[in-house]
Parts: sequence; C-alpha cells; structure tokens
Amino acid sequence: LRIEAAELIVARLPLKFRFETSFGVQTEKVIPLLVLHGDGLQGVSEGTMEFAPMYREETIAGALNLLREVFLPRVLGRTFANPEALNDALGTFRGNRMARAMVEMAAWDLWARQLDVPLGTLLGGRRTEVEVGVSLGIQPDAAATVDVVRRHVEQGYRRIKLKIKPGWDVQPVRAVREAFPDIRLTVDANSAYTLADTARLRALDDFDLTYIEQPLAWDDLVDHAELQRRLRTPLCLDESVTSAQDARKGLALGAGGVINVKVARVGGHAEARRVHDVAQAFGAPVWCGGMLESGIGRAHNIHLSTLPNFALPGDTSSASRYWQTDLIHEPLEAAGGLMPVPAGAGTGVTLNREFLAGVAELHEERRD
Ligand code: OSB
Ligand code: MG
Repeated sequence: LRIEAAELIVARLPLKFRFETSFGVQTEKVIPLLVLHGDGLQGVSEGTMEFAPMYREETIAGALNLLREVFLPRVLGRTFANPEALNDALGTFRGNRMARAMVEMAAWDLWARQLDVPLGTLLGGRRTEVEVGVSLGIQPDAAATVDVVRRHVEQGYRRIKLKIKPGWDVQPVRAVREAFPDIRLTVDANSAYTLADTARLRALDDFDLTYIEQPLAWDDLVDHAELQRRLRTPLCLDESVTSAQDARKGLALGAGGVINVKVARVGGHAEARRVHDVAQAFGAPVWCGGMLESGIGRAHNIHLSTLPNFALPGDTSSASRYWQTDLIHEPLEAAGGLMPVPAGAGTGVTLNREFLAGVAELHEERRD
C-alpha cells in the first residue's frame, strides 16, 4: 500500500431538503474529500466533520489543518503493509477521529482496489444489499410530519427516524404512531435532554419505539445508563461512542442496547468493525448512521453495513433524496428499503471530476 500523492478537496452542495435537528438547521453541505494516489489507483474518502462543532467537537478547518500539517506528512511517500498499519502511523495522536478517518478510509478504498475486491468483502461482509431507513428532520407541525413520513413509508424505507427536541417530542411521535401503527419507528434527540427530562422521555415508552437515539449529552455514558434504568425503550448511542472501548464501557454500564456506528466518528473502518464486534459480543445490534454524506461517504457506509451484526436498517438512504447532482457517477438508490452494494473494487464508486470542478472551493495536491 504505497501512498504517492494526496488531493485535498472541499466542495459545497445545496441540500434538497431543509434538515432541522435539535442543534440547528442545515440547508447545504460543505464536503471535504481526500484522494490518495498509489500504484496508478486512487482511494477516496469523505470527511463528516462540520463547519461548526455542533455534532461533535471536530471542524472542517481543524481537519484540513491536521491533514496538511500532521497526518498526511506521516503517510505520503511511504509504503504500508495494509490500511491498519497505515492507521498505526496515526495512532499516537489523540481524538480527531473524523480527520484521521479520512486518511484511513481512503487507504481502505485504495487497498481494496489494489486487491481488486469490493471494500465490504475485504471488511468481512457478505451482503449484496443492505436494509435502509430514513432520518427525517423536525417539521413545522404534526401534519407535515405525518406527511413526510407517509412519503418515505411509501418509498419502502424500513425504518423511520424522527428528530426530536424538548418541546417537540411526544406530539409528533404520537401523531406518526397513530397514522402508522406498524412501522419501525425511532427518535433521535442529538443530546438535547438531561436526566431532569426523565418524565418527558418516559412518555415515549408508550409508542413502541425500536430505540431512542442519544437523548443525553454528546460525551456521556453514565447518565445514559441511569436513564436506561428508568425507561423500557432501548437507548441507542451515537455521539458518545467514539471507539470500541467506548462501546464496551457503554454496553457494560447498561447505557444503551443499540449502537449507531458511524465510520468516521470512530476513526475509520477497522475501528468501526471492532465496535461492531464488541456490540455483537454483548448481544447488541448495530446499524450504520449517516452524516448527510455525498456518494463517497455513502458508498463507504453501505460497504460497512454488509457485516452481519448490522442487524437494524441504517440511515444510508437514496442519494437522490439529498442532492440534485451527486459527486459520483454511480446512482446510489434504494428500492423497497434495500440499498444495493455498489459492485466493483473498493467502494465501487468514482468521483465525477467534471461536476466536482464546478462545486469545489478548494483543491490542492500534496506530495512528500
Ligand atoms: O445524529 O444521526 C445523526 C445528520 C447529521 C448529523 C447527525 C445525524 C444526522 C442524521 C442524518 O441523522 C442521517 C443521514 O441521512 O445521513
Ligand atoms: Mg444520531
């Protein structure tokens, strides 16, 4: 695995929908990409940190700085036995897992292309399609919520996840549950509650939710364990699991019964697989989350989701929901709630360089 050169790209794309969560409203996406070159092939990854530190603490500006000054100099011009050996070269650094994951994930794509196998197969997955659901932002009212749920249920999505926040929780959930008694329904609070809201959260126990995602603080496991003792509905950890060790501690404490695995949040594919394995040992299902990725990140997510303990539908819905034009050539479209795994080596998708040139606000090449 020889790393000869790297391209750092930042693109800006308008979202097709207004995405409101407990931490704000999003109408466009700033998308950092990393392309690693070696032996005539390219591996590509997408950064999932955001412009501002709203979901976790990482930012795009911080990631670009670390990639230029610290991470890329550690790998450029070097040869590694495999992506895990490459990741070891970054392993002494603390935190900043999303920034490190950009290097690791591009290396996995490049390595799988060199071996001429699909990335999912290389990770140990066997599926050719994966089950998907959708994550729906906060809507203006209950009627609009039921409407947007109906549209996505009709498209075949296998799980509906509603974003909630204090003051917008029981009401939309009740409306949706009454309209759709049998769908697999979940909620995601993105850390908007505290233990003082226990009564409010306990009211959600009445709606047969598959799980309540990240109700409490983004860096907490202990209060989640206390809350879980007070609720029947399983909690699903998202923000507060950044590693397999976090997963072990969270599950051992009883902080939840489900984990949302986001590859970049935990530092890349190898760590994501370890989170998957730890959860499996605890008998806890995992599912693959999303960060409104372009086709590059989406393809990585789909490949990871081919592992066996991805036992619940992920957030990796059709690319056409998000973008008028995606950054890749291949369509990533689900049908009947199943997303086909892109065929071919690596992620199986390729950058649309011509379109990218028109939406890139930064494009630089780095060499050793
Ligand atoms: O909490 O899962 C989340 C998007 C951005 C940041 C955090 C989250 C999300 C989503 C969207 O829920 C999932 C997707 O459609 O990619
Ligand atoms: Mg979440």
